[in-house]
Amino acid sequence: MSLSIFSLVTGLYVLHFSIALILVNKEVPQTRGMLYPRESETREVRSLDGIWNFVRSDQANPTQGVRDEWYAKELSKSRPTIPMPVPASYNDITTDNLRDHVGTVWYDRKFFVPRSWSKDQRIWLRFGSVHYEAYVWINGQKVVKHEMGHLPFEAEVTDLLSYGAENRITVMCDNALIQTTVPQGRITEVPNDGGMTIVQSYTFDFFNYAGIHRSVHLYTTPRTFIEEVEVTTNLSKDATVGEVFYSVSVNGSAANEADNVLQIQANLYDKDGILVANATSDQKLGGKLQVNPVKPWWPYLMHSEPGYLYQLEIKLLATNDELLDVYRLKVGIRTLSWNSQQFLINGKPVYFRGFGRHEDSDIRGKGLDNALMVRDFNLLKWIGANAYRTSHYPYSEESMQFADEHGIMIIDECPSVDTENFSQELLGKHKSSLEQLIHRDRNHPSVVMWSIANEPRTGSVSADSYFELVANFTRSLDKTRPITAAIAVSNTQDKAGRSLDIISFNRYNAWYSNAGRLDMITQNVIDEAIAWNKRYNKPIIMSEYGADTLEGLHMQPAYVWSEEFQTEVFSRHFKAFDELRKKGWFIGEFVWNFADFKTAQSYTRVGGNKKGVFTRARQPKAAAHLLRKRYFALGRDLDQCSFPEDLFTYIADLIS
Ligand code: GCB
Repeated sequence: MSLSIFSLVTGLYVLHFSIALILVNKEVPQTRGMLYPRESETREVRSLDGIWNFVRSDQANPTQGVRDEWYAKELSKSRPTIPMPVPASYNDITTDNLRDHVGTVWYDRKFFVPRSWSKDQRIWLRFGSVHYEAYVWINGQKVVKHEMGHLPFEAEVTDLLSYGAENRITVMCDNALIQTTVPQGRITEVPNDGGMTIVQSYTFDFFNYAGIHRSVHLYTTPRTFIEEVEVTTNLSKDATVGEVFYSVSVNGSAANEADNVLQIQANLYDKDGILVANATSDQKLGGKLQVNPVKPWWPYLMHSEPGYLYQLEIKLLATNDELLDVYRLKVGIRTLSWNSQQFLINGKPVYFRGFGRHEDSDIRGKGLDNALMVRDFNLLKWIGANAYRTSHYPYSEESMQFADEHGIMIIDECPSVDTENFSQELLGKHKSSLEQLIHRDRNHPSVVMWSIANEPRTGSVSADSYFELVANFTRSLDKTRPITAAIAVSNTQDKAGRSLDIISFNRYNAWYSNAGRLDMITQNVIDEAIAWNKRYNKPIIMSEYGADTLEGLHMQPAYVWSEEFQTEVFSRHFKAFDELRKKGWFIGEFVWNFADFKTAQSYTRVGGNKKGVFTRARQPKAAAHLLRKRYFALGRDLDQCSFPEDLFTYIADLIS
């Protein structure tokens, strides 16, 4: 582990002004390992979640803790600590203004490592995500630095731990966003009543929650272990035979011994635990499994058994058949294809009916919360959605697994939002965010598309080559999924669409333009979608539309912010979508947003962004009932699903 990484902490946040328009396609670091921590007969997993100790640095002195080596002993020896839950955003936990803290904060906790772990094993420390930048020490020794929220990172800690004894982990987290972070922000120093203060600003509207957002795990592997598994799948034309291609990489000394021929034994089990295919491969550490007959992975409401998953068991064997390591993962067998008109799954055209979302909730902020996740999936299924976009950053690995299980299609978005001031450094980070995302999510059948940005300033000259490089890089990592970006500039100005496979556009008719004018929605949406299709000859998605709606505010005739208005806005869009669907190339509608969410303070937001179909407490607004009828009607029309019994409320004998 390089120790110099820690010298990168500087006392100042440097404002970056981009003038570089000539962009070079440089290599980005390659992620290794990072398999989701799972127990098996060769692996143990231990959670470090719980209540940690927490200290906020002085805003004017963000690097003091590094200089004074707060990590060398318990944090409480340097500063008074407060309790802080992990995982959670730290912002909304206290009653003071920790919410708006800019810069570094510190966490630590103690934990035991059992004596038994000292024997012939390797120990790894893995974070599901820390936003935005993390520096980690174990027992005062530097372990790892990671930049980029919402993505996992890990490091080996075998030689840093005390076995059969107590250990200490210390994390410094920095939430500062500048012009070369993904996403971008600005740090400025401005006068306040007490002198000068540091202010963080950003152009996107969701609140910049920070902290240890997802679980922290310690896990063991054997000395020589399965480091990576990559899976792709295929189906025969008639969808009766499935193929699973797997490729494995191994880490450890046994992999390097010339006389030791490692083998992979791959077993595929169906949902009932019955072995349906197996293979043993050597040398290449990869191969193919054939499943006949196969149950393909289908999206929710597109099939009577959606989200069908097999279990792939990967066994690493030494020459003498000694079992070195076992790792299991779920696999969905499906194909994706696309052309200038359609997007198909298992050969069948898909019409997306979904949402833009946020990982956001009261108190927890962006912290992983299983109760919230399960509630959200129940609501998605209740409303008949078959997809969502992980706007505007990668969501938890647990939610990706859940989407696989429930057949919810994911447009998987990297953390690039409102990108402007394109620069060489930003390009490197942007590509790295996609590399990390694809590495993490490539095996999920639910991931059907990569979104390389939300509302970048694609009208600018440098956006042209910038997005060409980002899109080509993404394609070089995964050719099996199409690439999109949610674009907000007008189709005449846009310079990114030519590099995409599918065009997504965000537009707020009757809200940000022509506020209140319900009569100025339908034709505008139709005209704009046609214009995008004419310009690029690619499938088109409306990736955002909606209206802020205060739950309980009723006004007839409809008036902005009322429940009636949101319902009418949706209905006028539905009309446009149905016209567009007839054209063949319009492939999806995504409401903004699934639920109300917290934003930075501004006079355009009353307690946050209220464009949710559900409140922040996950209860339906009036428009949810309308949307539910539409999504199920589309499901019945396009995919022959049946209606839930309570979809229509009984009114009279003649009307149903
Ligand atoms: C957008 C952004 C989204 C915002 C939304 C709004 O275009 O993509 O992040 O939350 O508008 O409500 O302003």
